[in-house]
Amino acid sequence: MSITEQIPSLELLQTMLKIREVELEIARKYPDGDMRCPTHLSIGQEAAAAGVCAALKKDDLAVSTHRAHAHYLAKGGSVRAMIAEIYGKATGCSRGKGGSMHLTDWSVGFVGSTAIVGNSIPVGVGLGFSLKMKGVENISVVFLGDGSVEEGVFYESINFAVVKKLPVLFVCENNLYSVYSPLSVRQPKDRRIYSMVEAMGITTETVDGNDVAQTYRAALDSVTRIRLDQKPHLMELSTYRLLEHCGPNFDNELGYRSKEEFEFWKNKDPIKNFETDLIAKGVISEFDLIKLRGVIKEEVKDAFEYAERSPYPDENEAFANLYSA
Ligand SMILES: Cc1ncc(C[n+]2csc(CCOP(=O)(O)OP(=O)(O)O)c2C)c(N)n1
Ligand SMILES: [Mg+2]
Repeated sequence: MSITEQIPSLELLQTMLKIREVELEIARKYPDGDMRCPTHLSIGQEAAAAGVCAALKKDDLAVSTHRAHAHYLAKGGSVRAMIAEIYGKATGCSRGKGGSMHLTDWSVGFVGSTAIVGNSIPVGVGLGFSLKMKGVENISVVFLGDGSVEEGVFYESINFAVVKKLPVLFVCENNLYSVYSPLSVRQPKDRRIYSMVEAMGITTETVDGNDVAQTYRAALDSVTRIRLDQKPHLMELSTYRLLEHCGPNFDNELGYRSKEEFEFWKNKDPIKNFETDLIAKGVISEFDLIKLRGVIKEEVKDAFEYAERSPYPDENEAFANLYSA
């Protein structure tokens, strides 16, 4: 096996388990009413964040969307600071002013996430521009959803990145939906996002985004190529969210997606399948997996306790660090 075919299996598993446990705990505690911001959970989509971020360096930069928990955590963001942020506490990563959709941690290269669909795409491209101007070998990663491909700024940003040859990796997590609207009512029949975008002069690929090993390998290839060639690239990752668009519940009773479709994707659970694979290959034993889950549960429990006992921001802080144009 060549060195590039080896994957950091345990790191990938640990990252996905951590994201899943954090979000399950958010879902469990959300009804208490202490998290007062909307939360968009990525349960079912963990492999995309884990696979891509494992291919990055700590000082590579990333931006994300309203569904940002997984990206923030996979990039190395602190669990304590994220949970405190969701609780609106002064110890949160945005000092309690941002909530779930506005996460940031420059110390791990996670520059930020925003609630406006498509809004962070040009920011990520601008970051790529700044990295290029500085002459460093870092790259900028833009996590986006299939819905943001319907925003004009997506095309402007891709065009600018192509023309200026920017070191930007666009990662489109295609989970088939924008809220309750499937792709079939939003984009022409048979359009494949990656092939449409390729026509703009950027290399693209499509990857099974629920297969963390495949996602990691593809991301490592893409990231290495971007560093070397100083050109942007787009990965379209097919995936599926298992909970409602926004909030802690299932919403299958609304009828916007079929039971068959849901079951198909539930069987493609990125964590369960990877665990089964790693146990079969002897990479981890069932015993060690249980221990690993236990350690992660403790870290998550600690983060919630930290958030709950942290103070709210001082009211004198209300207008600090706020900007408007
Ligand atoms: C400009 C804008 N239009 C509409 C919305 C409302 N909105 C919030 S999330 C969302 C869905 C976006 O879908 P997608 O980009 O595929 O991300 P997903 O929720 O599937 O992760 C929409 C339409 C918004 N926040 N911003
Ligand atoms: Mg979507």
